[in-house]
Amino acid sequence: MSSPVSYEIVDGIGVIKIDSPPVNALSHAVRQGMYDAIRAAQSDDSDAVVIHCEGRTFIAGADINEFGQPMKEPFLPDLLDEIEASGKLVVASLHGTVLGGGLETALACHYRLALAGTKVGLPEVKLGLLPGASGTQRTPRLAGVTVALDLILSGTPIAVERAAELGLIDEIVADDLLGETLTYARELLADKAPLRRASELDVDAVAPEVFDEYRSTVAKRARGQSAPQRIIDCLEAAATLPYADGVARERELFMECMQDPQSTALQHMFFAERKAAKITGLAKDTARRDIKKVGIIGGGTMGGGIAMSFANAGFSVALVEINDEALAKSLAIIDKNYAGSVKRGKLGEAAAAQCRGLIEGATDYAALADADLVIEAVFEDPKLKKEIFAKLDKICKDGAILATNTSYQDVNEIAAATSRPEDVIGTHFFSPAHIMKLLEVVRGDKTADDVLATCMSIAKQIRKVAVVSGVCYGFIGNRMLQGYMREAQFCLIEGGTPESIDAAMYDWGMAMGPVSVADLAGLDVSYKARQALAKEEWGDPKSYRVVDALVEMGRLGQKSGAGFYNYDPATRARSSEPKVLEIVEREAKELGIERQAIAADEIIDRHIYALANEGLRILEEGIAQRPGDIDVVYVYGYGFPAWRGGPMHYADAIGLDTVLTRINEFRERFGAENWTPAPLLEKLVKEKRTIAEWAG
Ligand code: T1G
Ligand code: NAD
Repeated sequence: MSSPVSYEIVDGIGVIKIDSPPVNALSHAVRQGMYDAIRAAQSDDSDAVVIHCEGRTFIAGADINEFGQPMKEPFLPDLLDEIEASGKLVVASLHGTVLGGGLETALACHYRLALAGTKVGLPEVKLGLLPGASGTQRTPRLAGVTVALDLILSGTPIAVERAAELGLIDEIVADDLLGETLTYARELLADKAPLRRASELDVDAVAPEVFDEYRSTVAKRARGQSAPQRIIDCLEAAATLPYADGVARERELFMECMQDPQSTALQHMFFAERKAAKITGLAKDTARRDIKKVGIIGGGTMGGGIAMSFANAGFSVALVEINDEALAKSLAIIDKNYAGSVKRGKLGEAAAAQCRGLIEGATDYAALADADLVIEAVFEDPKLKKEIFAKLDKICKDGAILATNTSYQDVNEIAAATSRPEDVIGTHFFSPAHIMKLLEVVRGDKTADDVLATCMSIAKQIRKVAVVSGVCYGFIGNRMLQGYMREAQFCLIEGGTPESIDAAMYDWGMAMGPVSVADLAGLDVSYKARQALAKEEWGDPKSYRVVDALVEMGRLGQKSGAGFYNYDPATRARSSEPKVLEIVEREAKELGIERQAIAADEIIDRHIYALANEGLRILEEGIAQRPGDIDVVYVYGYGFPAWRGGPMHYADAIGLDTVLTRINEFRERFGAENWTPAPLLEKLVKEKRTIAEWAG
């Protein structure tokens, strides 16, 4: 097997070339090849050395696939020390996304030249790690402690133009990267430029309290996460210890991260997100339909955000509302959202105007006749949706994709309202649609492969993370949410309070507690959905009596300024409402329930195991392609902490036998209608296998 690293001397310059697709990750073979080359360069005729990568990017980091396996020599820190210690100038030749170990490699070189448009960053924190090859020690020596803290704690890549201002990049060129790097190396030689070793530079002085300030800020921003705190420890070491001692401290803390289940969970999420884009059984080269113009029907809470998502990605959008008044209201909300993005510096004035300019309002469906993709987002009324699809069937051109944003309805039945069910699909966005990254792509029984493949590609273009779901009530996310929300209401009526239940789940890591989520989504949404069902399908009264009482009092949640909590009309700040607890106690009494305090652990287990158990049913039924897809749905759509890896990964981490034992206990206490273990759970426990092993 040939090495992914080649070395040759070009006009007196030793060129180390790495060619290891897809992203030149620092696999063992790449490290070995670089090590041999830099050693060879020390004793050959070369005057200087250039490190350059083929393909779409310079090294994008350590090879994440190798994590969790015993690391093989040469270890990355040793390789980088070898590069920095080189007796000959070493110049890094950068392009693409220079990330993690890739940037650490560049910082070990004596000089760095980059192609314009390149991005550099240290995203290890997103994997529950920290830059473990002296990134926390070299970066502050080149760019200062606070710059290093911000760069490493955010994990967000920056443009090389900014990096140059910060002292991390020396030269930027427009094109001919390798040619320009060779010229630059010769100029440095001609100027007798010194072997500038970052490890030998001093760290700028910072006040000791700076680190504690970062610790408290990060404790709020990255609640529950351990890697960010360790990163601050590393930078404190850089500011207070000699380089070698700082590196030793970094190594210790890096190993702590590597052994931390949070990092295992975040690495799982890294690959799960990329795998979710792949559709089992669909060829990679499945045709895509050409999408230029998008039509949206219904410009309410969802339609407006969906229109912005497409306009922000450069698509022309026709937004159709029922009448002029509704249209004006919808466009006004869109204008307000763009103004807000400009005010928060998320979007430039010109860019906002350009995106807004791509959205055209209409009340006549004729505006959809030439659309390539139409997304329906009207009221959640199955009858109305079928009428609209029958209408679209007559108006839309051949080959147009007809999509519905329904949260629960049967996509097959909606498709059957047309003569072209193969062109019908579900595209379930999440609120607010121009912000939330998740998109459930619902594949109907007759949905054509190219329709599905097209929607998955479009999702990437509008910067969404797409997950394929089969057809069932509520698809993946909302179906699992029913058990989760049931338990929230059960815990409430049995003895909890909105505050205690929300606190338990929030402290555990959820972005928001379930009771607050109910207020955000609108208590009337589930109330109306229930009204559309037959009474015998309503489920246990404990799960809806309090909600119904609040809705009938006009307390619909945030949208009406009051629900389980009160909301300040200006700031939307949440406050408790004692009347709500009176209602809870009244309903409990009427249902003959003696209320008792519930421990946070139990609240957590009941919510999370309800998710995992329903997730296992969804996997058994093939509604979700793989467990990782379910984890992606919950992390990107429902505020599940990524550092816990999603409900399926979490169940495996806890141990399925523990989950089963607890569920059986809940069945005893709360009845089989609410708690029956998924057959797959019992099977895997019996076979002593994990969900991940089952999925293969
Ligand atoms: N290791 C292994 N595989 C990787 C990889 C990596 N670092 N980065 C990407 N891939 C694979 C990915 O799984 C996918 O494979 C393909 O490349 C394309 O990726 C010591 C310890 C580089 C910005 O965190 O952010 O260095 O699905 O679909 O949207 O301090 O990938 O095709 O089979 O994402 O164009 C730090 C992670 C590692 C960067 C490209 N580095 N990667 O995005 O394509 S930790 C990172 C990314 C570290 C040191 C520490 C992105 C990208 P497949 P893609 P993309
Ligand atoms: P909404 O009530 O805010 O908006 C619906 C809009 O549709 C209204 O503006 C209405 O004027 C318009 N409309 C109704 N009939 C129409 C017609 N015949 N032609 C054109 N426009 C018409 O509702 P929403 O919350 O935006 O929900 C829309 C859909 O998206 C529903 O199916 C819902 O289940 C789904 N959904 C909602 C959310 C959410 O959090 N609100 C999340 C995901 C999906």
